[in-house]
Amino acid sequence: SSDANTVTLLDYGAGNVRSVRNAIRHLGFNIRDVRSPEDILAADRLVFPGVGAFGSAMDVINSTGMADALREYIRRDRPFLGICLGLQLLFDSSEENGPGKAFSTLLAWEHVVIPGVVRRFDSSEGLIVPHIGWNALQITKDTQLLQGADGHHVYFVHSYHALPAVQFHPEKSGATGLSIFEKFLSPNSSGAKAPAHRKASKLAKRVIACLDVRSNDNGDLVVTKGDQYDVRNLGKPVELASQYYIDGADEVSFLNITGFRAFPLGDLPMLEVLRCASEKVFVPLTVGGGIRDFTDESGRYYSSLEVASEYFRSGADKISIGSDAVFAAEAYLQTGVKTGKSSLEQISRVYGNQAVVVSIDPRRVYVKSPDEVQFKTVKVSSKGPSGEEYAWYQCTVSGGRDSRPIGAYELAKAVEELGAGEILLNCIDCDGQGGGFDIDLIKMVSDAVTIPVIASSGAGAVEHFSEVFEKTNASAALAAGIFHRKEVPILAVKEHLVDAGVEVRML
Ligand code: 1PR
Repeated sequence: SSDANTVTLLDYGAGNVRSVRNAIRHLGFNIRDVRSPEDILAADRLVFPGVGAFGSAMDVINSTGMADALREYIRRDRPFLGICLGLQLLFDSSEENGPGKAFSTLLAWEHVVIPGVVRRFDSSEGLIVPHIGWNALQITKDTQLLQGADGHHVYFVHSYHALPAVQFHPEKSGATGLSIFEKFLSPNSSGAKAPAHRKASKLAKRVIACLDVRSNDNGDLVVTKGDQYDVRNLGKPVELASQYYIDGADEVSFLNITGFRAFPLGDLPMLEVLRCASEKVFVPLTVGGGIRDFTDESGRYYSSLEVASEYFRSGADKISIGSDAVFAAEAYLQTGVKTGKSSLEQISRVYGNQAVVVSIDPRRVYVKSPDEVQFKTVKVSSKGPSGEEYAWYQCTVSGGRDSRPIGAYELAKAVEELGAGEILLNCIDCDGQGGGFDIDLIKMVSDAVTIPVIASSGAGAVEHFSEVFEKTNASAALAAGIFHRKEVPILAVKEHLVDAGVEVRML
């Protein structure tokens, strides 16, 4: 069975394992999938990718007998790469899914491989949780695996942490991550090249390229770009996405902007776009549009969880929910009850909240005084058309078509409680205008939640990126038009941010 070019993969069927597969294949190796516990023991090299939530992953590996085989394999000191959750599962217990769950996993996992507990990051210490994004590696102990990677930024996404761990995702960490992976797969390969700069690292601010896609009359998906959500065509999604990866985008988002009309599982082109993009893009991919429960013409019911699962299987690392999250938040605020049934709650329970983004599409509504509305207002930096000094930000659904009785602030707080791991904060007034981000809105929301906020809508120059990071708590800035129209390259944005003293990942 020993074939130097084959690596065994333990895919327990949750989350996006396609990225790991793509990374392995990209490096020229073959994959043997674990189908039975014996396959684990027969492996020469075993990769255990970590995506999903602790509880559901644990249930699967226990019920299939994989847990015992895995423990035996590691006891034999065989080459093993546990990525993120794939490493956390080797510990005694985790705080994820509540203490009850942790206790039952503790009993099930009798002889733990690594003693210790996987703890949740404490957001009361001022941390933004989940920890999503790029940090530089600081290697304190010489390991062959991480040789040459000191000082390189790699991609982390987690709310729970165990030490020591390959807690980051090499399959999503660009060229640095691929070279770390390669060192595991063929131990004699050379390490990562020296980084451009090496200094103490905080979490790097992310620059995200967004592709709004829709079907054209031939049924092909095309990238479109709106002007206050009014759209026109721009190019092919997979080609653009891979170009943005090469250019240094820290993440790529696809928004299927007509997803609210049609059923996404009927939208095979979108799944195909994800499959193809994930073969070339080794940074996180997010997909949104049309994630909700659905009954098709024949009366067959699909849960939003099935829709999301299909997206993850096709190569998405995160899914993004727009309209359906607004309805869930409205219901939650009205009743005060978490039903657990909304798509947001279901998907984050199964895949972990770090995999669920909520996209907010608000429109600015000026008011003379905060007392005029029941929603949170801000004092605006520039006055409204009738001299108004305040505004609230009204949420919309269906691509801005329908306005809802809930503000962006209220929505953000509610979806955080319901299990969102990140907020993509658009602003219809600024979309495609190139006049800069809506700093008032982004500051209000990013100060109100402890999950990461992605600033979106309005980028038109490099200065807009430094402005949003200097004036707000945004963790990432997303832009579409400025990159599609090739006005400003991603590299120029990053160089400007470095000059402005903002940490970013450089290639
Ligand atoms: O409601 O769950 O089906 O999700 C629909 C998703 O599609 C939502 O995330 C919503 O934001 C998005 N969407 C719907 N209609 C449009 C449209 O443009 N007509 N696009 C649309 C949203 C906004 C940003 C855009 C930034 C940056 N696009 O993603 O990329 O504003 O643009 P800029 O840098 O050029 O200013 P559901």
